[in-house]
Amino acid sequence: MKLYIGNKNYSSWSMRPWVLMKAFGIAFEEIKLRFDFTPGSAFYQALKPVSPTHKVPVLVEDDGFVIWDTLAIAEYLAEQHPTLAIWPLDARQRARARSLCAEMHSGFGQLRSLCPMNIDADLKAVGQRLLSTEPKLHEDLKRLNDLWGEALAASGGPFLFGEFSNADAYFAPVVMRVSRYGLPLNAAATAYAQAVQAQPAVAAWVADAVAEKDFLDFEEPYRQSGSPA
Ligand SMILES: N[C@@H](CCC(=O)N[C@@H](CS)C(=O)NCC(=O)O)C(=O)O
Repeated sequence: MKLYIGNKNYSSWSMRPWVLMKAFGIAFEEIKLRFDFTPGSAFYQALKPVSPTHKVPVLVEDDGFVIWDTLAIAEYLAEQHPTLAIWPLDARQRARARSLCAEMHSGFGQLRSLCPMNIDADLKAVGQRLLSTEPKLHEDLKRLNDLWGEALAASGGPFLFGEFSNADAYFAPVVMRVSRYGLPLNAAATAYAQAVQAQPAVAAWVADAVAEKDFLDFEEPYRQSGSPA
């Protein structure tokens, strides 16, 4: 299988299936495309023959069968590997994990738009400024703290449903955001964010992202060309 991804420093959607597949030992070939969203760019030329949405991530089977969109990729992998606990084994826990992922997929708009993922950057000063100027960011943070807190209290941790699952792969880019922007977390959420960052597949993506040093101005609203914020 081939997994098409974007820049590791910036591509939060790409991070999810990459981390999931690494964490569960599912072999794949990584094809990294440098972000360039101008019409006709090499990014789009590489994706157009592959995916109808021209977005990453895309998973392509050896026979050419294409699965696009992060959630569909996770579901496909779970079906292809029924012995792996990509979703929790208990039906209700599984439904809960899917609810969390779906909420992440379509929600947390303020956190996503105001705090784009930028693993290489220390944006704590920016985070402090956003906290004082963006009241709706607090709503997303409260929901995040509540959601993580409730799941961790029920499972006992260290991950949302005990063992690492797709729910944690889904929230790994969110952990990157709260850590880089220094956003406030309660004690349980802080411990969870540390556990996610220590998870080997997450740590491997972060190491690659930091080594990348391919800074794109359009992905850097708070600093230019990798300079300090
Ligand atoms: N909901 C999609 C979102 C994918 C997405 O927005 N990918 C971005 C990069 S992180 C992209 O490829 N953008 C290219 C474009 O917007 O043309 C998913 O889950 O896969």
